[in-house]
Amino acid sequence: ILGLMDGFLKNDPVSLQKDILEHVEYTVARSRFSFDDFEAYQALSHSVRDRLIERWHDTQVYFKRKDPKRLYFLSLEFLMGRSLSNSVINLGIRDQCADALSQLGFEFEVLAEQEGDAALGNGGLARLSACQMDSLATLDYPAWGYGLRYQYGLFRQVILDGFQHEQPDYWLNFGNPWEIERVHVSYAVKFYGNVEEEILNGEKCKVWIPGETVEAVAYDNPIPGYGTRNTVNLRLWAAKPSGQHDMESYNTGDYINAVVNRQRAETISSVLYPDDRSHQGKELRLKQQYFFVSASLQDIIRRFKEAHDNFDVFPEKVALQLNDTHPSLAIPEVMRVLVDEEHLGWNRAWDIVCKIFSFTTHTVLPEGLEKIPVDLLESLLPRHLQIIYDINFNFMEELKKKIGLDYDRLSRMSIVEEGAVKNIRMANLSIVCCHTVDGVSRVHSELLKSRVFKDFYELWPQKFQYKTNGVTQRRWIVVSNPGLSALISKWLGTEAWIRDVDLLTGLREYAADADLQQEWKMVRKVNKMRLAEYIEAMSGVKVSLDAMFDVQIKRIHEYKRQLLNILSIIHRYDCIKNMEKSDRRKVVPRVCIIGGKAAPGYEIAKKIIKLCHAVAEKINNDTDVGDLLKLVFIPDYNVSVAELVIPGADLSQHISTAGHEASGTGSMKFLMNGCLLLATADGSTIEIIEEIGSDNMFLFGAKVHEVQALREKGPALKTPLQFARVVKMVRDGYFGFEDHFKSLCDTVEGGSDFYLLGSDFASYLEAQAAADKAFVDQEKWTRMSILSTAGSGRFSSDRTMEEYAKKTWGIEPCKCPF
Ligand code: 26Y
Repeated sequence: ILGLMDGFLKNDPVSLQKDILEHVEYTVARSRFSFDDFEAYQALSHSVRDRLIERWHDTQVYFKRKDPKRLYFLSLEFLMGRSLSNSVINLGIRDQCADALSQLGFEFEVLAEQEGDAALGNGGLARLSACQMDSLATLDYPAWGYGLRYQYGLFRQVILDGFQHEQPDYWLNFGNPWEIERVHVSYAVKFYGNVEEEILNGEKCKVWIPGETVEAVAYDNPIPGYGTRNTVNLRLWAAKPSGQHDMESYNTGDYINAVVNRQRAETISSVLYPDDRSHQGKELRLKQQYFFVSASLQDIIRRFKEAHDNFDVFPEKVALQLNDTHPSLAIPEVMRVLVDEEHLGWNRAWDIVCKIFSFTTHTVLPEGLEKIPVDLLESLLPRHLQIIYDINFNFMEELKKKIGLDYDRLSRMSIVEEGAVKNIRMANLSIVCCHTVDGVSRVHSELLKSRVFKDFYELWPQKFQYKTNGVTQRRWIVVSNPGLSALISKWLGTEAWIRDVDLLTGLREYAADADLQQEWKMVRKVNKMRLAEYIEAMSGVKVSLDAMFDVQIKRIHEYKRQLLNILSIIHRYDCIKNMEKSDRRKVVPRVCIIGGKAAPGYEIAKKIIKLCHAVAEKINNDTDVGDLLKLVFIPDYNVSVAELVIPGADLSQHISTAGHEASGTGSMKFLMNGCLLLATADGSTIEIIEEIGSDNMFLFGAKVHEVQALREKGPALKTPLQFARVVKMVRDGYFGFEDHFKSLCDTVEGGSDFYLLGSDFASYLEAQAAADKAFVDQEKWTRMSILSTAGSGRFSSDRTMEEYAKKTWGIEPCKCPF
């Protein structure tokens, strides 16, 4: 046993250096006397990986011994970004690694830049999952994440002539040191076929005779906690051809075709669907969902059965969290396993199902809710369809007893949507079967209760809760903004805020301190310099560090209103052009930065990107304007670009039409980094206002409860003259491409303007003017900036995870001893 303890890898620079050199030689297979930055990155990563594996092992062994109730977090998307910096910081070996490398002639930051992003997700929901995994590990919760190991992550955005083009993201090209392939952890996942009835022990039971089998192979991704040995597992499944696949063709002698067909099995985990509602109802997407759900549940049930032989204790040991409805086939799958395979009987199985599942929804709009065509489900998963019908039948019977024969309400609440195409409503299925339905901010939850899920709320008010989203300060301050991180620790006299982020409020008392202000400004300036260099490298535009860096980075969507931002930039440009030269001195210089991907099939979003480029082209080349205004589009926005941009932003925009952003998490990252917010009172911003006060940010626009009435007014709404003027400039071809932009202009004019750009325009300009005014007073601005960071503690995913653990999952920390 003593020998075992001795076996642990040491973390001093000399030991690290030795390990790095061994990996250069034996893993990367290069000479230890000559290797480049990428090879050094590989060797370093493998050295870090070894240390992760040790902790990961200890944690799993400890969990197994203690057998606590575990959380299984099921999500089809995880947006992890890079792992190296995050890992060394959480392991507490950042400086030792840097030392070890510098003696070898390498710089840690340079090597960290060699890593590509793991972009196995689209946007908010997916990055949230990643932040939550970091918090679960840090808080010692016995948690597992499950997902899909897509071979192609979210598409790469390439801009050609101002237009977005999508390119495949084959992220595994250069190997992935952060995963451990488990060739022996694999499960058969079945599809198609039909259902037959059998008599077993004198009782009728259903048997699914599947038509196709695909193998799911586990890839484990260790997620280290900060300041703890705990390292939890994110298990991602890859599809491989099964041994049982298509034996028929082999027997008929068509060997080549049989091999080619086997290969086809791998397509299930080949590509992430870009968030584009038009993909709903596609067979491959449904296959992905079931593939991941079935493999995860087989794994979870196997683990449970290793320690227990009675399913009645299942709910005491297992909590299953559904990240949106994407994994909700887990519900009929658990029923199928318990009823058809474990022969528990329907009622006993149902009782268990009702205790284990919880569900969080991330959308506001009823159109955003997932539906699966019955025909599709019937062919792919015939037994699951039967089970869903049975669940619905029981639910409808019970509902009739409670509300009588109110057919409208019954049909609204039914899991099955009747109509030309019959659909399964995945949200209804989830609400019926989950013990808790969570929203992602307070206002989101109110909207769910009063609109989207009103009928269900009236039936089961106790099911509806919310946990306001949060982000991890480890990645979003410590990793991405080391300068600010060190400054915070210096002034608070402790690094404890990295685990206990509420301590940031301690900065409030120094917000007006001249020394802190000075140091704060210095750190921010260095970050702006780094961002300015990046902008120049990406777009060739030189920007002034004295200008206000005004940033809007997020997926491009009409409701997020990047168009509102661009129109106000046109307005600013127009004002500068029409000013007396002598008045231009009064203009507060701005660098407007926009970044984000548009779903490949979302035409209007793509036109917004093109418009941004067309406007930028005009403004940036206008010598009348010079440094007073610049507009840059940052291509291929992803997690690591965010890590660079956010710390360098002065102002960030979160300007969705009120009632449309379920939460928003980008704002929280900016807030933590001392960036001021220009925002509408939507999603989590409403709660941010409560923490930092409305006088520390720039708010504008219609409120959630006003939006409906404004829309009903429609064409009668007065939009300001300036608005009509800037839209006309676009229409008339001032920026070229008038034919192309016509349909874009039509979305905000002629009575449509669904997202209320026109009616919010005047107050938006006022908020912009207030931001300009505040920026001139750098002392005031810096105070507001410090107060933003100081008030950001509530928006840590540590707090969110603690709330879930206590109120929804019923799990407790299980800390692996050193
Ligand atoms: C059905 C399928 C096409 C689909 C795919 C992805 C549906 C929805 C999504 C993604 C939704 C999403 O990312 N929602 C965002 O979740 C964030 C985390 O809770 C919120 O902060 C953000 O407001 C919300 O838009």
